[in-house]
Amino acid sequence: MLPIYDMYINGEWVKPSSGEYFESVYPATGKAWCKVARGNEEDVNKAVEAAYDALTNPEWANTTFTERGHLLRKLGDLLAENVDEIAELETKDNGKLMREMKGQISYMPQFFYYYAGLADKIQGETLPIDKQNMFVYTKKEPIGVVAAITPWNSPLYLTFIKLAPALVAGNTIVIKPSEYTSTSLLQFMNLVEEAGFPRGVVNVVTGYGHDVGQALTTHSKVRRIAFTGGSEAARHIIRNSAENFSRLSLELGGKSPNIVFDDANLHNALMGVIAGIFGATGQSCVAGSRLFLHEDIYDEFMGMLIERTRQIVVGDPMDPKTEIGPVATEQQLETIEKYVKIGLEEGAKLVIGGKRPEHMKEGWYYEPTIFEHDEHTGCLVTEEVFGPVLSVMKFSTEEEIVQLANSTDYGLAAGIWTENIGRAHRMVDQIRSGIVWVNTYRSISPMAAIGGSGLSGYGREGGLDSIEDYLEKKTVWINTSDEQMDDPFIMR
Ligand code: TXE
Repeated sequence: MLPIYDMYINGEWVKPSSGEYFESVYPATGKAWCKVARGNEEDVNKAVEAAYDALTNPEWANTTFTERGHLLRKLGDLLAENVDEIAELETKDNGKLMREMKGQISYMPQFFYYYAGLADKIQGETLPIDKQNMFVYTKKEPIGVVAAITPWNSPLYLTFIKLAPALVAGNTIVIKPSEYTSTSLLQFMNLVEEAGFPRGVVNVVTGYGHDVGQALTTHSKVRRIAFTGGSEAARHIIRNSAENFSRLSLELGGKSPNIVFDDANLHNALMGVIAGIFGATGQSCVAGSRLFLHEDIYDEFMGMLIERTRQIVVGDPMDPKTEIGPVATEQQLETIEKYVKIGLEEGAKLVIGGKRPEHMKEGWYYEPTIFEHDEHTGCLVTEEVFGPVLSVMKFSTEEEIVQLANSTDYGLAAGIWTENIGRAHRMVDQIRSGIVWVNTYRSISPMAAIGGSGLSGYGREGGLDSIEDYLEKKTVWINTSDEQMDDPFIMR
């Protein structure tokens, strides 16, 4: 019998209205390891109603910002005590390396601590108004029910970056995790309960995008949708938000450039390039999937890159020596294979990889793969593959690289490798992307926002400003005069 995971609605573990469960499969073996409740519209309605009621429940509505900060801090502490168990569930669900997930989850309490620290710094303002006898000020209030829709690549990180600011602002939330990766969040709900959040404040409905996601994002009582995922689902969600006029943030994919100049520290650049495309088996929104090498170091760097890629250990994600684990879903593996096939037909030159590894018979593995391209064209260069597939191109001048780097409909992240500080700043100014890393790659912090433009979506998550996206500003006018009011037909 496989373990069964139910949903968490209104402070209780509930069975799905449909009575149905779907299997979650361990990508390293391709075999089901647990069953997860298949929610539907009825469950979404229950969860949103619970979240809506919780907004006015005095147990939550009357908490001060400071008290909410304490709750978040406690949640962070509890998470820190439960890292191993939660990291293992993430690995079972999406096949990412156990040591990577442990590292990531160990860092996650910082997100709760950061927003807890902001709790009592959320303030309105007094306005210098151009009218006599009027005192005007603003105050910040919760928006209402937040719907969070999350993907499978970093399930909890991409949940917490929404959950922490949403809660500290006083909202309530309904989370729909990816159908591939529900269990770590469900396990985490025990910690939410233990921390003392009142019932209905945090709810989880598991299931598929086209029913649970659809019902949640069109629900009339949802006021804010925070989405991380692919551009296709985002298009549905943008349309859905026309139903309820929800505020939206969309953190989507990318086709990020990693640019190595001839004056770069090549060893460090190599580490950044490998981290950018082979870390997390390339399944990262910020993957540095387009590598641009200056012509003067092209051959030398390619030699280093191929040698290190050849040494990469592909294998069991639970083994601490493994460097690349499986791809998270069978569908994603097929997508990668489709891209590689089309790339070859389009004339891209395969340097290494390009197939499933022979030594891993079970599971959804793919070899780290590198292509060279003469031109900045073709599907491998322009579309997000979301796997361990790197496209390499040559450039000669700053002018040329800016033009090439910006030749994409995405705009999420970029990496620049140079020892020339002036050049670094010139690149930062000219490259169109939400994040630019100079001499580093894939660095994250609760203090620094992520997000992009174009096909990478809009809105930012993390950092100081993102809390504003979970708050509504109220403007208050107080007439301080005792005078009698006369003409009601003029504006005051
Ligand atoms: O993601 P989906 P998929 C990119 C990556 C990948 C592609 C497709 O290129 O190959 O997207 O991946 C929910 N209404 N990224 O199909 O479908 C879904 O259930 C409401 C980039 O797995 O976008 C899940 O919870 N919700 C990325 C979430 O959306 C819907 C991470 C994400 O799934 C929905 C993942 C709908 N109509 C994929 N349809 C990143 N930014 O890191 C789906 N969902």
